[in-house]
Amino acid sequence: MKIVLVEGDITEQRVDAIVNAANSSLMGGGGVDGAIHRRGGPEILEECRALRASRYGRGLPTGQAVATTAGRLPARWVIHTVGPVYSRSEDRSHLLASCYRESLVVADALGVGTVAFPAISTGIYRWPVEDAARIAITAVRRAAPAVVEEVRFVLFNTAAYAVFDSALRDIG
Ligand code: AR6
Repeated sequence: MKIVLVEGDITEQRVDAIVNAANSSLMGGGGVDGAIHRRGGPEILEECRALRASRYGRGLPTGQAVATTAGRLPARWVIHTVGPVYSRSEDRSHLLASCYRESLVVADALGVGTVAFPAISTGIYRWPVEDAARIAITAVRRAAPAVVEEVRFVLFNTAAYAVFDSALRDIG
């Protein structure tokens, strides 16, 4: 499996699945989540509502992942995952790593070849990007999915791209 970095907007990626940095409610929000629902259209929210009415009555727990349609986006699927809010007093790294691992489990189950991730938790949830990049790349490397052939990290600005690039060189 190869890891590719691009600077850009995840909603424009031509991949099989894009990952959404959602919240437990699955009812949308700001950041990547807002962009995905805005550009993907109402079908995504409809499926999220159905998930809340069935499997996830109490919401999607932090660190877990679930797929819906991608609506009008170029991708076929959106895999929603809930990153942890950054805390200086408590180490929540295992939950951030779990988002990447569980999203790849879902992607593998869908049988998809290409998956794009945003830098989960590094926006509204305030995770420092250097640390988040190291956790993300390590988790993806360790996951070694059976079906997924390409993991693409889509970084929203040049600074985040540079940080991920450096982490990828360090970790390999
Ligand atoms: N494409 C790629 N990356 C993006 C895009 C985009 N279109 N838009 C923002 N980013 P965030 P979080 C980057 O805040 O920190 C929502 O309200 C952004 O620069 O989207 O996990 C949810 O509903 C940052 O580096 O997600 C939750 O309540 C990264 O994506 C909460 O925010 C993640 O930023 C989740 O917070």
